[in-house]
Amino acid sequence: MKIINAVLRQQNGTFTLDIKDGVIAAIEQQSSNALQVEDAIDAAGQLVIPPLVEPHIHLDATLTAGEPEWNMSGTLFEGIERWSQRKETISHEDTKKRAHTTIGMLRDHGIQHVRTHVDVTDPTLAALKAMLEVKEEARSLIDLQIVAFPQEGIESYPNGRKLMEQAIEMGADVVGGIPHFENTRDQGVSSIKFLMDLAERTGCLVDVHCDETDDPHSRFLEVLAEEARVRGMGARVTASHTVAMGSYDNAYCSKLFRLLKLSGISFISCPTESIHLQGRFDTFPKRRGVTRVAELDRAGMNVCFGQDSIKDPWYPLGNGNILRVLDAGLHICHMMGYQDLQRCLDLVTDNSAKAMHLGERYGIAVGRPANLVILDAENDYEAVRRQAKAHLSIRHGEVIMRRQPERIERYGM
Ligand code: 17E
Ligand code: FE2
Repeated sequence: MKIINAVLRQQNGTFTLDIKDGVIAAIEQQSSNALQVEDAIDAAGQLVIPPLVEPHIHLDATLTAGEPEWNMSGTLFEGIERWSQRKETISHEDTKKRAHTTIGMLRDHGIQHVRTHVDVTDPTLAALKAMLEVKEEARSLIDLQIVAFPQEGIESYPNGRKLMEQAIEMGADVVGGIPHFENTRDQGVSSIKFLMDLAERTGCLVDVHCDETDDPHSRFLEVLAEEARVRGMGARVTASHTVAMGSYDNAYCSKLFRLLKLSGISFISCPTESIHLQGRFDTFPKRRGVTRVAELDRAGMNVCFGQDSIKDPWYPLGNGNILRVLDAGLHICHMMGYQDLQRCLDLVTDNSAKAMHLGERYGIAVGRPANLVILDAENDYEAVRRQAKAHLSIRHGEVIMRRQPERIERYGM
């Protein structure tokens, strides 16, 4: 298979990509901008990028909003309560069906790498068992990383530690946590030590829901970063949300940033989710409740965006389109300067792949898997301005999604 007239991010000219046996076999600069080759896929001067990435979603909870009740306060805590009610009725088939439907939505938006948190605070681990099957069944569409996520706490939930260990034994790829939800600060700290021990022992990655609260005293990020630094595990550790950082004062943050940088950990922000769930205990002025995305980025740290939810107890909207989250995130995080717009796709591609530790399994380069997406735009800036969509998605050299261009009929002048 050949892809002709491709534009690559941050590179001049147009390119031809040769795909053989599911791998990118060659990338060559074209002498002409408008090549015609029989049987080739014509990118027509649009961007060819590695697949979009969804680094933070809860596939076990998607498509359950309102079942049995809606989250009326819009807070994280009511979301957890509503989910706890729905959790009583989940079944193997129900979980699998909703996960596959959601994966279909992600596919439609050019996403091929997904990290899902799966609630393991359930003595039967029903959702995890279902998701391990989904991971295999969906291989032709996505690579799935499964996080053992203790939604109701590790220390505060009966047998929480045991359930985490069991989940990793059963095949979860990533160790999760929720220190800000544990009953006490001490339990928050001990939960992080426990989960870092578990990850170190098993060689798993780490992704902690960390300080997902406007409480400026929620300071578990420093504990996670220090544990990562001391153990030399930074490249394998991610802090999700960290929205309390939006409420920390600058004096503390200035000290914290030094440690974060030393630790080498990654950050995931879910800006649409956080703008909805946070700020709920404020009147006016009202906090944005989002972590310091631009500041982390400018300090040279790795930060990316995730969707978190699609129609679940925490967030009623969402449709699988990570570029919608990028659009909103750039607004919410004050990242619409020219430089930011020029490279904004980093936040939903390369940075997310780095957080997920994908290494050489990801990227447009000779010898890597032929997983790529043609976007309906010629550069990052235009992609976000025009709300472009993934036009074609290729996985291991096979087309897995083709979107027909929107057709507008115009009348009058
Ligand atoms: N669970 C949680 O603790 N936080 C979230 N944002 C979601 C689930 C979606
Ligand atoms: Fe989450």
